[in-house]
Amino acid sequence: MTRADPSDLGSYAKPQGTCRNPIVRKEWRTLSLLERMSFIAAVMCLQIIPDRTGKTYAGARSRYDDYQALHIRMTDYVHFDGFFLPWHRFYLHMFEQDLRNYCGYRGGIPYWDWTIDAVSEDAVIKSPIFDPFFGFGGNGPYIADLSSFPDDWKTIVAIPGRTGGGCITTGPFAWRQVPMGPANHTEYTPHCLRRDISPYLITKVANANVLEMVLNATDFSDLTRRSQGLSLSPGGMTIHAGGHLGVGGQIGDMANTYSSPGDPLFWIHHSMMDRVMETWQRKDWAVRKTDMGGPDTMWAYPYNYFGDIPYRNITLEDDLVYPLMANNIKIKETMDISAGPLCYKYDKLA
Ligand SMILES: *[C@@H]1O[C@H](CO)[C@@H](O)[C@H](O)[C@H]1NC(C)=O
Ligand SMILES: *[C@@H]1O[C@H](CO)[C@@H](O)[C@H](O)[C@H]1NC(C)=O
Ligand SMILES: *[C@@H]1O[C@H](CO)[C@@H](O)[C@H](O)[C@H]1NC(C)=O
Ligand SMILES: [Cu+2]
Repeated sequence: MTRADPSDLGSYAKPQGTCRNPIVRKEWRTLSLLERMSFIAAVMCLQIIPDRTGKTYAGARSRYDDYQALHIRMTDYVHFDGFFLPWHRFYLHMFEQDLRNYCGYRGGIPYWDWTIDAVSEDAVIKSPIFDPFFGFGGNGPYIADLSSFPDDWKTIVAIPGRTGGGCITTGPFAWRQVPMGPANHTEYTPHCLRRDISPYLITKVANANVLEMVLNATDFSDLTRRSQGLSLSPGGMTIHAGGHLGVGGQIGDMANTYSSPGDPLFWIHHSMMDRVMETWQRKDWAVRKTDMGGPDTMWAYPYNYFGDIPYRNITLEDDLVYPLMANNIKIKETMDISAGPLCYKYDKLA
């Protein structure tokens, strides 16, 4: 497995000692308006303070971009395999530490419980997460014909019910030039932030029933598969695809497996994904605090949609490929969020 340069993410200092005051992650709409604005402000703060990885990744021009670059570089190792949940757990933890340490943010990364919105298409459209003043802004204008856009900007399957495709025009990130992507490169290619919301897809695959199906997983390997989807077609999509493709549609930044952290909605979606892992673990903590599995290789069984690929199942002793920092972290260090180095919790389980 290719290792990225350990200096890539700069100076992550692993919190030491016991966990006394866990950071609390709350659902977006339970935050006060002031708390919502302070999260947005902290994200914008990371977008204007200097990068640490620009020497490695030409497109990284801010501390925020370091994270987008890291995700782009790591995508082929941490999606559609077993690393998916623990890797993103640690990735969010590092981002949360930066929001707090560089930008004075006091809270945890909020989560977007899509099941609250997924009750109807109208509820999705009116969701407070898309609020122009106290949220992340809304959709892009509808572009019916996407044939003039490059292929690697678009999802490989057509997204049913897409309603946008243009550059977002409302909210705090309407001005934003996303520095890298869309897709698998870290060159500096500034572009507007696009959304292509599919209220239909969100109601269909990010609803309470699908979440219950995911939480019914019998072991970790099954959990990670049910979270990421049962197949690549819309019929097999589940919660992870629901947040990404429900917001990003066919051509929005959120829809891109590589460059999706370019849309700040990424963080509250993945905070919810992590809450799902935590909820599942706590249903049978004695067993699940140490249950690990899933292939070490992208697109290997049970994600072998493109044919069989050799693999082994990952274990607690595997290194987390690769958080990009000097201290190696093993998967076993990501299993308990209520202990060091993670030390956070969710206000309530799903
Ligand atoms: C993504 O980009 C990296 C770096 O250029 C390359 O090594 C890798 O093969 C690409 N992934 C895919 C699936 O094309
Ligand atoms: C989850 O499991 C419970 C208990 O076996 C079952 O009653 C329920 O139908 C399952 N839910 C879904 C959505 O599969
Ligand atoms: C990986 O684990 C799954 C069960 O979680 C099992 O079905 C599969 O055979 C294992 N694969 C290998 C290569 O050991
Ligand atoms: Cu990801």
